Amino acid sequence: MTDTTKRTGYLWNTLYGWVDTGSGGLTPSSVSAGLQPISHHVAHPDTKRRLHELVVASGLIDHLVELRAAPASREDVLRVHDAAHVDRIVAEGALPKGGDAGDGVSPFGQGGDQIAFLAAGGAIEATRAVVSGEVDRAYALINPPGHHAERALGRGFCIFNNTAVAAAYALDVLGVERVAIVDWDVHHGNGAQDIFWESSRVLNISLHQNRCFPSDSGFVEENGAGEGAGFSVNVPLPPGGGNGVYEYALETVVIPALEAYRPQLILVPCGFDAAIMDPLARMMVRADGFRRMTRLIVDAAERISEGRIVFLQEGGYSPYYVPFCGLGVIEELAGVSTGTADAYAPIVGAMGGDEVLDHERAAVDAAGAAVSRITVPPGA
Ligand code: 3YP
Ligand code: ZN
Repeated sequence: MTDTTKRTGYLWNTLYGWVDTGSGGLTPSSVSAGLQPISHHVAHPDTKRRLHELVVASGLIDHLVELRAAPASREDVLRVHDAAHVDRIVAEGALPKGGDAGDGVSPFGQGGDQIAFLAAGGAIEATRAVVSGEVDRAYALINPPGHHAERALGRGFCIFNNTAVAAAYALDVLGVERVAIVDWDVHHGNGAQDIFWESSRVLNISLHQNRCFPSDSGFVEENGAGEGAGFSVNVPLPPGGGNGVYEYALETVVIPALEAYRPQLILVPCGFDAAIMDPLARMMVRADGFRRMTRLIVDAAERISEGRIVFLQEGGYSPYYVPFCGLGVIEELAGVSTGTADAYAPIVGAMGGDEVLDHERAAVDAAGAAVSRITVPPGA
């Protein structure tokens, strides 16, 4: 172990690999619509299980502190969701064929509600372990994802907003006063934005491909309201950006925002769907880019939040590439190198995305205007 090694919590549960995403792509199979059944829904959990298995096979697991998820309680979930949503999910989970998170493209099977409670509970456990000092930082490889789930509505494969549940737990139970969310999933972090829209206790920052999903939110003008005015920050990026623009956005918007807010805990809803091989978006980040992004945000956490940072798995749909992106992030978190290189680097390494193009710089700079309005909120 080198002196850069940190006690890094890691959380996976076999049941996260049992999420039944059903048959079809974004819609169920339909003979009349010409939609053929396919065994792997785009969000089939095998992609995340493959990341877990690379963590094991690479030997990285030997350098991690394994954390164990327990289901979140109903009370934990009700801090951020309304009772009608929770009741509907539980009722549909009891049906022989399960139900849908809320938008018709997010099916779950019988018992899917139990796995959703277990994902939210995994987020809580990783957060508890970091805030208590049991570990220095943590990666929660949870599933189903959460960042699109709003107070009253599941959507975009998300049932409960795991990160929001963890943030509310940190505020209400662990005595944390300010939480920052830095969501680098390629899609907009609309769920936490909805839930914490009027709160100054959570700074919600989302980096995403402009108008990818949801296509009607995530614009720079969305900054919160009431007590929360100024505490929602959106960085919509033009398609095509890669390592370069993400690093630029972290350095010029995200980290200055964190410095202004001084969170005591940073949560990172971490998708790998901004990756160059992802089927659901058009960005070009490589595994080495995710590594670099991790380094930057972890260094910021060391300066700002006493190192308290928790990564929570969101999207990522390339079964080929997600494991290498995730390994990069978790190695960087742990300060360990297993020697398992990005096996796709020979293919994707020469495709560009390292430079920041003029229109990308302009998009990030436009989002940066929101940073000057961020302060440590009164009373915190
Ligand atoms: C949900 C329906 C269409 C796009 C899809 C996005 C899911 C995701 O990865 N969100 O972060
Ligand atoms: Zn996503």
